[in-house]
Amino acid sequence: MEKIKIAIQKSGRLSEKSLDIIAEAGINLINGSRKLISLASNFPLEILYLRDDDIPQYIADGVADAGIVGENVLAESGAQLKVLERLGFARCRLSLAVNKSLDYSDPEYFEGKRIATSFPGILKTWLDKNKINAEIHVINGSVEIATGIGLADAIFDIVSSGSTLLSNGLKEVEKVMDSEAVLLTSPEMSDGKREILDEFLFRLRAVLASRNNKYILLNAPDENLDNIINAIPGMKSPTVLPLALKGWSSVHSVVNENDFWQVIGKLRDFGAEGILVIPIEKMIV
Ligand code: PRT
Ligand code: ZN
Repeated sequence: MEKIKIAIQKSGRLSEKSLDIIAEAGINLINGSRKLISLASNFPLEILYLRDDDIPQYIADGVADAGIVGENVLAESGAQLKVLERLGFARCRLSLAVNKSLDYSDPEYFEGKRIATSFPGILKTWLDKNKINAEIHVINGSVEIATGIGLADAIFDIVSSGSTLLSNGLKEVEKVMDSEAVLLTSPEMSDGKREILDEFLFRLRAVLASRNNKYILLNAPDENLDNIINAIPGMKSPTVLPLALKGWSSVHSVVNENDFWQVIGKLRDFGAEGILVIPIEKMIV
């Protein structure tokens, strides 16, 4: 029987979250010692543990059928792979940063300057797009110290909270791209493998949808029932059941995390009571 090989980062920021999402999809990995390969006991799938930078090439070469990496790593690799799903973790951005005392106005500043980075490909594309000639210094790790030690005039690096820049006396001046973890695949695959990957993706999407949504239950005064139902952007239409107490109904629905507090606010304004919010285990939409 055919199986698919999915590459994930061996150790680093993506590792735990990649394993979590696979586990939440109900896939049980045996010999999970994370040496090189784990096999699933209940799904035709194998996990390969690799350095994140190597994952796009392994997929392009057909050694792995799919993989999880940051979009920045995919962009840097230049590999022509398909993004099947954005996974909502390891969010960050790639930005240019300069000394915080510098009076920066526009990208022309970078003309003729030395920029240190671990992402020369993405930087080069941006510089070319802006018709800027700059010297790219490739360094792996601790890019943020490059200006301080006189190696470069600016850096191009991953920024998340911004505290690394701050503590190195730098300021972010141009955001070049946003990134988050994505599930990638090669455009070519046997029909058998494609079918397995589709099932994997179906499960993954159920996990992602459940993470982004909450189940809510509340008691609504009947005179405001219409307003309350309109305030809830539910999956289709909320369930409404009469309460034993006359004049009141129980309303059940699903609310997206992003709209959550706004919806709750409206519900309270319309006199909803006893609002319960419950996490969803899986959600098939
Ligand atoms: O060994 P391997 O090559 O597999 O791992 P790695 O060292 O290349 O990558 P790793 O594990 O550090 O990061 C993997 C991926 O996580 C990156 O490619 C990004 O897509 C994503 N990611 C998300 C981050 C960050 N957030 C992040 N904050 N990667 C790195 N950082 C570093 C950044 O380099 C900088 O030094 O954190 C610092 C900035 O963080 P703030 O919060 O101070 O701004
Ligand atoms: Zn890496």
